[in-house]
Amino acid sequence: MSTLDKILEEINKAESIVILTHEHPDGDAVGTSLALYNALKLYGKNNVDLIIPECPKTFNFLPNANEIKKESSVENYDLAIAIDCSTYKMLNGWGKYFENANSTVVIDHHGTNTMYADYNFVNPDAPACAEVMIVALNYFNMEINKDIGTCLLVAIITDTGGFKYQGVTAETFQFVADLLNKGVNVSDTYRKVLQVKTKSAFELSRLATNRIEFFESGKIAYTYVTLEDYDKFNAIYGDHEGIVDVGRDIEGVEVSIFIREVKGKGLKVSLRSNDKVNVDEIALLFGGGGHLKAAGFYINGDFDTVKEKIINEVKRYL
Ligand SMILES: [Mn+2]
Repeated sequence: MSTLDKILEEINKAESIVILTHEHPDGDAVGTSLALYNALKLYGKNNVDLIIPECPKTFNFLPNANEIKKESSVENYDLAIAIDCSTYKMLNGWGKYFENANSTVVIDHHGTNTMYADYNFVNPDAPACAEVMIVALNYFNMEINKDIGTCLLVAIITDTGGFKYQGVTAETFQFVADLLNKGVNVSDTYRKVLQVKTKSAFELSRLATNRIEFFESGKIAYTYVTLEDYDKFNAIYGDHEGIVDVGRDIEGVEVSIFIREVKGKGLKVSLRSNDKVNVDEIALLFGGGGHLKAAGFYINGDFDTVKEKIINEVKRYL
């Protein structure tokens, strides 16, 4: 029996199912887990919860996003499914639902996945977890309708930067072609998740753009935002999206570093690279992870010390 056969058997057996994803969820995390949630309901599973404590408002338009829970009173689910989450630790405070479940499944696309579930379906070659999910749903013979397709498209669009990252394959376009045939509106979805910004996000980005500093003859770009900045513009979690890309997209920049303060968690460092540097390796040195060209980690300390530490490390990779 293949892993997917076993996962389907667990789904069929389960009276109650909880779907979880990583902390600070992005479009792939929300889109893929909501796609699974909707697919399981359509398949006839009535007792399914999707728990995402801090879901960015950008994704509120997705079908049944209003049913996403922040927490649950259920202690022991029959089955817990973690989506787009490479380590147990990244499930963060809601790992208890995973730990207490009778059976556990991971569906992911991170090469750094630690295979922490009973059944792990992981494909590091997929540029978005949504693509791994499409393979699974097709294998399960679960229907992908327009609503589910919209969730999956959001996931693919966000994790591929709008089809422009290197991980994009011919299969990505084949999957998206199938979604179009289901009636999914690509331009509308694209505009909603990648183009439209809140006023707060714009102000935060303008500030961070003004602060960009260059190091190593323009090969490193650095900027940051503080909690005070968030307060000043009434910005919320998610409003920083895209800031790290501003530095990366400047000619000559190899690595873009963006540091933001996260309430109660210290500093979150995001790294993006263009051609030469594998930022995943750098993030691993600090206990984080991600992908070759997009990675991150948390660190304690003040902005100046952390900035210097990271720039020194990035220099060694240039
Ligand atoms: Mn992902």
